[in-house]
Parts: sequence; structure tokens; C-alpha cells
Amino acid sequence: MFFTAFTVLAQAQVVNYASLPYYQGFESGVLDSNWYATSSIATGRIIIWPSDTLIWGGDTAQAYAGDKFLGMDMPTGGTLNLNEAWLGLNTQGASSLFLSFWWSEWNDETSPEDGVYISSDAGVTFTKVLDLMGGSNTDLNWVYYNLNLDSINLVHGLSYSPNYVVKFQQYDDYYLGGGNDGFLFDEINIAAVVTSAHELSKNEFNLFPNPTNGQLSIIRANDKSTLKINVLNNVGQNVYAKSFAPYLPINLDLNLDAGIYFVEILSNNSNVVKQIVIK
Ligand SMILES: [Ca+2]
Ligand SMILES: [Ca+2]
Ligand SMILES: [Ca+2]
Repeated sequence: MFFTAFTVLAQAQVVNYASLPYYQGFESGVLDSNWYATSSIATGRIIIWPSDTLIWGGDTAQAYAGDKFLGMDMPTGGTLNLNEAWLGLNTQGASSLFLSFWWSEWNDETSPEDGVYISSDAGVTFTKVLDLMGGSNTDLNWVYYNLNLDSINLVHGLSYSPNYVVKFQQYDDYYLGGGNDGFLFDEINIAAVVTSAHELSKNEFNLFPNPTNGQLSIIRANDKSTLKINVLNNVGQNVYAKSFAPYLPINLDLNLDAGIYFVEILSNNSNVVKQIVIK
């Protein structure tokens, strides 16, 4: 009986679960009905900010794209607060989903609560899938994450569902634009990797050997432009990034632990992701 009552309460939180693909750049200035925002202390703050309004110590917070971003902080300085922004998604029957977003922070100390969490059950239970470490990031430096949700589900025992929740979470005790603490998010995108007329065919790149002991060659069939290569681990953290000039052969020397990785090949607006195994 106790657990039944608890579950009913927890499930009331996201009202509308977005259909896919879902994109949010915060330019409308309001969180849509797919979001649920909550703070452990009443004065905790999860709001959309315009660029050029948060200024401190000669720095000014800017959106990554457009001129608005989502900010999380604690205006009542000196009181530790947990901010949670839940995004409800209907991922029932989905596959090949990627969650990408840009994250930045301002003097935020790393704590175990900071990161991205996922729930398959409307937020009754969450699993942390990504650390967001303010202490290791340069202040106001935007970092790109591209998480392979198929892989994350597999690793963490999660599954796509009608009540899938991605939670962005920040824990600290001071405020943006005041010298201490706060997270910034922009350009949140959840979509299946699909081939379109504007996208490179997956067949245009050949990666070998695969599995590899770390040496990896990428052969390009037709694309002779500058390529940016990112390698992501199985929870979507970027562990390698390098650009290659037009026409040059691409040989990567990956000094990584054994496991499954995703090689992202970016060219203009194209985005190809291939899975590799490091032995
Ligand atoms: Ca924006
Ligand atoms: Ca923190
Ligand atoms: Ca920092």
C-alpha cells in the first residue's frame, strides 16, 4: 500500500510526453508542457535567460544558439539546492535515438548530483547516465554531448517507453552572474539517426579494422571535405575529437579502454555515427 501511494505521486510530474523528434532551443522564452521543473529549496531557479543579461567579473553569459538558454542556479546564496529539469518523451517503439545538447556552467563545483539522468518509468526511478563536471570545465565554455540512447538503455537496463524522462540536474549553492555556480543548457535534440538527402550515406565511410586494438583507419568514398571526428564512449562522453583537412587520409590512434565506442563523422551538416569495438 505504501509503495502504491508513492508511485501515484511520482507519476504526476510530467503531464505531456513529447513525440519524436523533439527539439528545444529555448527561443520561445517558456518551457513547453513536456517539461517539469522542480527545486529542493523553494527559491531554486530553473528559467530561460536571454543572452547578455548575466554578467560577472568581465564575463557575459551567451546562448549557444539563438539568444536564449536554460539556466539553473540558486539565488539564495549559501544554501545548497538541487535543481531538476525533467523532459518527458514518448519513446515507445523507438530505435537509433540520439540525445544531443550543449552544456555550459559558471564556477559550478562538481558534485555527485550534477548530471543527466534517465527514467523509463515516468520518473519513479532514475539512473545517472552522464556526469556534468563544472569543476573540470572552463567557465562559460559550451560543451557538446551526443548520447546514444540505444547504448545507454542497454548498459543501464533502461528501455524506451511511453513515459521516458531525461532529467538535467544541478546541485550547488550560488547563482549565475554572481561569481558562483550554475548550469546553462541549449539546443536539446532527441532524434533517430536517419538518412536524408542532405546526409552522407553510411556506406560512404569504411572503418577498419573493427574490432581494433586502437589503430583505426577511415576511408572516404566520395566526401573530400574537412571532416571532424568525435569518438564517444558508451555513455556518450566525448573521448576523442580531431579535424582532418580535405582529401587527407584519416588514421586514428585511440588510446582507450576496451569496450564499445561510437565514431561520429561530421561534415558540413552531415552526421554519421558508426559503432566500433576496442579490444
Ligand atoms: Ca537558444
Ligand atoms: Ca555542482
Ligand atoms: Ca567551471
